[in-house]
Amino acid sequence: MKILLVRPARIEQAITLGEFMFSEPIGLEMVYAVLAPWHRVEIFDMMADKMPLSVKLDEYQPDVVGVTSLCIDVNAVLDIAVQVKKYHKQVVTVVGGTQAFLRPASFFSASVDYIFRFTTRQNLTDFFAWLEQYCDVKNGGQMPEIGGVCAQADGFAGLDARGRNEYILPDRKSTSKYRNAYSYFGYRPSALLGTARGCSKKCNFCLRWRIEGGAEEYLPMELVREDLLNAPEPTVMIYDNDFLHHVPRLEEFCRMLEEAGIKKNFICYASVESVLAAVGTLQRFRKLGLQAVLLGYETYSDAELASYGKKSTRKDNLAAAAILREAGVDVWASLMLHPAWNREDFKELRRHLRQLRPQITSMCPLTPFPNLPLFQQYQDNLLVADDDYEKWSFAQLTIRPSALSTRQYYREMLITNFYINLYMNNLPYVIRKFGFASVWRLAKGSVKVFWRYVKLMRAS
Ligand code: B12
Ligand code: SF4
Repeated sequence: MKILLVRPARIEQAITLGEFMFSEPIGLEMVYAVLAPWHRVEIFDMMADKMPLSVKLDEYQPDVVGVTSLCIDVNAVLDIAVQVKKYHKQVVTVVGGTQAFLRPASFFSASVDYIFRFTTRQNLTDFFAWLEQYCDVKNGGQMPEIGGVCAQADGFAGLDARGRNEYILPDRKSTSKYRNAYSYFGYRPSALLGTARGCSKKCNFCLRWRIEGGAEEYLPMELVREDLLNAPEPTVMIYDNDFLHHVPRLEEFCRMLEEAGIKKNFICYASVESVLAAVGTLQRFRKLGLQAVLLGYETYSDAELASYGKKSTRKDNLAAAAILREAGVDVWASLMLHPAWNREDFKELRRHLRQLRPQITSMCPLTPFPNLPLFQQYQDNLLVADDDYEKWSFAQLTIRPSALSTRQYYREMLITNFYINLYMNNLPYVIRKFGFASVWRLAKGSVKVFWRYVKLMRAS
């Protein structure tokens, strides 16, 4: 059976941090790893590939097209499914990925044949083995019960909501022809790698622990080592939710790097609390390649930190910044803008940023995704409908501000964005670290972000 695995093309709304960033479609690489021994499989990454889908379909002539999804991609995924059915209505369309897990109903459509709410080796193997038989007879057939998979033919009934995505060793060769395009901010090429799933911090605005579970689950270090050795890139973004959270595990990771003689640049996500706890191991990890930490400072306000369920305080933010500075590790700060903010709050945020001195800063308005309790709290004050998918990108307001008009709020966002990009540090840092080519890419992205805010401001 010929299977084409597709990642939808980029959409403008996904530009943050001054550029459009995309890494390898690691979920599709996992699906590929399971299916490739049995079927002919290819990944078609529309973020990196300029070939139109119609040409690809003519060239490859797939029996099945599987598409991955985020919330912002819903329209693009549905459009792909429609194009596939127009190409040939016998081609089977399957949707999986984050959005299929969080909200499978967004794909209940006449062009989508099957939805994988969650994905495991078992359900992939069972489903495609059954489908192969079915494709051979070309005359339909009742899908047996396969956990996590639902069929349009059954009205998408019986969705199993209990399972979770399984970590599968990705086949990184499956994206060889695209790998030079995969970046993490200025680091290009760069690979994506997981060493654990879940997050026990369970911050209340966060989707991530809801996708992966409320406790850390470590992958065997042997598997992590194998995965790292399979990644040819000099830079690896570790996408664990809070990579520094457990010092013994971090030390085990460092030991593995030392023993295997692995030398790479590492970037990871971390919480302020973990940085404070990992202070003793940071130097060691720095020597082994840690370059930058994406740190969730979130806000300047202790009351807001507490309301988000964060254990850290503004003082802790400053302490973590000092620790990382001392260790020579860059900080890429992540901030969340509260809808109740007035001008003074934005000023205070800028003041706090001046003290924190992160190398890079990204900010997004508090976004109450429909799966979060926050959604109920704000549902009478939403600016966008829950199925206006492209707007749920973290890059625009979804909650109506309460102390400023929407226009004034965007104006404050623009000022803060200017402040970060022009005044704080971005430019010299980026030039020094990544060279002029990256500055050019980032500058183009920043202009786009600027105009998007201006447009949003004018429209409000
Ligand atoms: C790493 C990461 C990034 C990285 C890299 C992403 C990339 N590859 O380009 C960067 C920083 C670039 C990024 C960007 C964005 N991200 Co992001 N990201 C993540 C993160 C931390 C991990 C995602 C991941 O790779 N998971 C591991 C893989 C293996 O999981 P998976 O894709 O679900 O695959 C599994 C199954 O779903 C299945 N599967 C996947 N596809 C398919 C297809 C078929 C046919 C089948 C059968 C199965 C299947 O296979 C896997 C089996 O385990 C998640 C948070 C999280 N913990 O999930 C957020 C997350 C997915 N991102 C999110 C968002 C919003 C974005 C942005 C839009 C933000 C922005 N405005 O810039 C952009 C989108 C740009 C883009 N590239 O698409 C949201 C999505 C919310 C939603 N409801 O969809 C999340 C959940 C984080 C959050 N803030 O809540 N992201
Ligand atoms: S520490 Fe980060 S990943 Fe974990 S729950 Fe909080 S915001 Fe989410």
